[in-house]
Amino acid sequence: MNRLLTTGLVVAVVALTFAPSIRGADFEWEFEPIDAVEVTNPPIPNVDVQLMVDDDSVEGDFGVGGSLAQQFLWFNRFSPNLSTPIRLNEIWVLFPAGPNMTVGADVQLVVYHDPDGDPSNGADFVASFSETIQSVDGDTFSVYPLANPLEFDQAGDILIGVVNRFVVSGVTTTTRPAAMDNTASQGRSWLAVWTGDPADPPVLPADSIYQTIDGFVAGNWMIRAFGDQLQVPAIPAQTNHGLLVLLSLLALTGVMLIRRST
Ligand SMILES: [Ca+2]
Ligand SMILES: [Ca+2]
Repeated sequence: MNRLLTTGLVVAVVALTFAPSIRGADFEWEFEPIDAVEVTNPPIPNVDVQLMVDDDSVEGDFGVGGSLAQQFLWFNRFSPNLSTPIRLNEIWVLFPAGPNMTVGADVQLVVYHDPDGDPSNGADFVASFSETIQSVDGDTFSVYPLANPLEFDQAGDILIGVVNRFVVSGVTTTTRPAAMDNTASQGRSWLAVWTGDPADPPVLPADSIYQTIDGFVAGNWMIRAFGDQLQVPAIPAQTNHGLLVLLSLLALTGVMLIRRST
């Protein structure tokens, strides 16, 4: 195969892979591939509950190209084992380097519980947190300890996402705030866009664009959460002494009832 044909095929494959196909898109959605970066800072904590869908390496940035950026929500759908309650203590987000990405910029973290595990028909809002970007070096997660840890004790999925509140929709120029792992999509990373800015808090489903990001480019958002499995309170064991007292009381009551009835 000659070099020209090979190059043509590669270009075609890249074009197909990254061809925008987001329904209802009024914006120039943009994916910027980068050389894969291993993201190991900070190290993953050794805790019971580790919610993550990425593979530690980031391969691209997603956002709005062209001259008019837009606020939107990008979230991951997690399915932890909720047969025993869990408590989320931290949310992590990797923000890429790139145009208009600055430390200190406002972002909003949003958490939902989805009893039926299907984000397409909506989910129950749980909490939101106003935060700022901590790092844009591309290989350090911004780490957000939750002032009020979130407890989940009902079956279902947990959705955790970010809104780029620092963007003035229609004014801010090109911004790609969502870092992606593109190695192997888990099919759990969603894009939610409203006709205006997302409400505070954003209510799902979104009314403009609402789908997994795989229709545009297959991958996983670099959003994680960590926490603990909560122990179900144990029923106090009855001591032998307690049982003896209980049996004695029952026997005494029985004797009194028999005497009263004769
Ligand atoms: Ca990767
Ligand atoms: Ca649902």
